[in-house]
Amino acid sequence: MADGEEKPLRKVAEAFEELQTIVNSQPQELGLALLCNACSLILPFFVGLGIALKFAEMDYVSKVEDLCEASKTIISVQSMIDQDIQHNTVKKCGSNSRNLLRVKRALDMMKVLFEQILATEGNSLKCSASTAYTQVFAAHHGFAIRKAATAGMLLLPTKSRFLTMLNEDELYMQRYVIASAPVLEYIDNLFHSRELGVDW
Ligand code: 1PW
Repeated sequence: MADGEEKPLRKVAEAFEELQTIVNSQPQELGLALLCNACSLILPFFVGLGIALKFAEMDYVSKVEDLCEASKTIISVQSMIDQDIQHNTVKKCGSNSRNLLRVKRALDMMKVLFEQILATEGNSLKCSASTAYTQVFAAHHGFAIRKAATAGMLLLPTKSRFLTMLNEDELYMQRYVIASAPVLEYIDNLFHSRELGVDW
């Protein structure tokens, strides 16, 4: 068997299980570099989803890259947000905290997408993806982006084709769903505890 390189879903599940262990052992802080690494592992999924969501991939990649860059000098997710608070840049376009909130939504969409896939009979990815998009992103996007995302999702591959491309079965989807939940909640709580909210 080749190494984990060919098993993107398993790598993501394992990375989030590691993050889950950390957030469950608070007050240990969540390392920014560790989170960024886990976020980078999701990139192959965009490739699996095809050209249709290229614009989403580009936005996601640039935000994760910016966060990775920040992680060279900022140790934890907490201190990253606190730096933005100090500089009054939390909601500024391109800020680390703002990028984190967007990246968190992509992680959340993937969680809902996997939940939908696991709960739905049949071979359609489109319905699962539309539900996940509506639940997580739609309220935060303007008309043009919503339209592009809807159009992109119509062109998604079938579920079995997606899984074949990822070279894996659904077991690791389940593991990601379970492990990502407390990590997403932890990130939300960082915003809430600083009275920043997450709906912007
Ligand atoms: C693999 C499963 C995950 C699929 C995720 C699909 C996401 C589809 C929607 C992403 C839309 C990206 C288009 C760009 C939108 C930006 O305006 C917006 N970014 C996000 C991620 O919402 C806000 O970015 P800004 O203004 O803070 O730079």
